[in-house]
Formats: sequence, C-alpha cells, structure tokens
Amino acid sequence: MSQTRSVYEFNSAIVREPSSSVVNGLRANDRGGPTYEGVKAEHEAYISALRNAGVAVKVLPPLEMFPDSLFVEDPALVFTSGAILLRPGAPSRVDETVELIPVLRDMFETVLELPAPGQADGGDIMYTPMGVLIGLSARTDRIGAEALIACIGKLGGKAHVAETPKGVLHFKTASSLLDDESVISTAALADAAAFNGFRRIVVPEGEEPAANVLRVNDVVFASAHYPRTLEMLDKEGYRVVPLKTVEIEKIDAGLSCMSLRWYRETQ
Ligand code: CIR
Repeated sequence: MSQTRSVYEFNSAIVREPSSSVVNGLRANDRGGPTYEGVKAEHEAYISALRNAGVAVKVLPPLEMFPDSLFVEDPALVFTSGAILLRPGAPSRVDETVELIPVLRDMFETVLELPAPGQADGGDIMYTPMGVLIGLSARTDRIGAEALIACIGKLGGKAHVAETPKGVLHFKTASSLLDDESVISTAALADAAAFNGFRRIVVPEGEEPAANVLRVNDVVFASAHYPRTLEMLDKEGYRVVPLKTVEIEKIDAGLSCMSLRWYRETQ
C-alpha cells in the first residue's frame, strides 16, 4: 500500500447504476421508499461530482436482482495494490460480490477474497493515514474483521478493529475522514478510541446523517440538506460539494456508499 499519497487521493472509481428495484432497497425503518427517478438523479449528480474532482469513473450496468447494488462500496474493498471481495452481512446482498468478480479481475492484478465464514461490508471500513479502521456492526462480524485484517496485510497495509454505535448501520454512517488529521462524526462516536490522535468535528444534533461525507482529492462531498454541518465545514476551510441525498437516505445510504475509489498507478 502506497504511503506516499493521502488516503483520499483518488483517480479511479467504480459505480453501479441504480435499478428500478432500488425502491425495494433494505432499510431499518420504513419512512416510505425512494423513487427510482429520485435515486437516479442523485446518482447522476454524484458521478458528475466525482468526474469534476478528477476521478475516472467506470459505470457498471444496473442489476434488477439486487435492489441495493448501486451501493457498490459494500461488496468490495479496493486499494492501489489490489482488491478484496468481501462477504456482505445482509443475505440479499451476498451475491453482489459475484457480479463484481470479472470487473475487479479486469482492473486489478491482485484480487483477494474474504474467507468464509466471516462477514464484512465496505461501509464499515474507513481508510485513514494511521491504517484502515474496521467497524464491527450488524453487517461486519469479528471473524470477518480478523480475516480482513489478514487480507489487508497481504496487500501491504495494516488495519484495526473499531466499534460501530448500536442502531447505526455502518461505521461510516456515523463518521468520515476529512483530512489527514481530522474526522467528522456523530456525538455517539465523538469519544471513540479509534479516533485518538485525530481532531474531531461533531455534527450538530438532528443532523446525524451528515456525518457521512466523502473526501475526494481536494473537495469534500457532503449532503446538501444539513445546513449547520455545511456551514461548519465551510468555516473550517473545506471545499464542500453539496450533493442531494434525500432519496438514498430513505434506504439508509449516504455519499460514501455509491463508489469504490482508489488511486491507480497506471491509467
Ligand atoms: C443496505 O442496507 O445495505 C442499503 N440499503 C444501504 C447501504 C449503505 N451502504 C453504506 O453505507 N456503505
């Protein structure tokens, strides 16, 4: 794993178009499903934002069989040195990995597989300059996390286990890396040992979903409808790209979920 670049320097990404079945995406609390058109519009704006940030985006076709497959962050993990096929914790999402095998083999020389019986979702994995954090959650179990630490080791990196707050889908639902020294999180993760050594910015109460931001090169993608968080990030000097996430939030998703991102040495 290259230590010379920051962990949020990306020139390559994979996304998957939403299918019309996205209206049936998984959700912990049903507040009414998203519309396909609404998700599609948010997804298109996201792809444009990635391209504007200097990232080459490979767009995969929609998969009707898998309502959540546009959240391509969850079934795999990618680094400059290789990719890892994960085993998603939701039964309806397990075979999303099969769909990614040919894509990843085509784009990476090394493709590892998380060995059974461990489970891990990419939404629980945070790249930091101090190593990779793996949040334990309802989707990522300890066996999966330990096996993943070994896989990341084979790719030249190091990783540590962290805790995801109860009732939160993924570790990154509630926290994100902002720069080499700073993280943003909900109050529930404000004192997390995993973030010792980092400057911590806490999202205001009532804006919890805003803790899922995505740092891409010199900009920070943030949800457009959390004004106090946007103002805070702006005051801190970040170049914020506000993006609409109203529809994807109805199925518990945020900005990081919609891409796999890495720095590719040879384009
Ligand atoms: C799920 O429950 O799996 C999807 N509805 C949402 C996945 C969000 N992914 C992410 O945070 N990485």
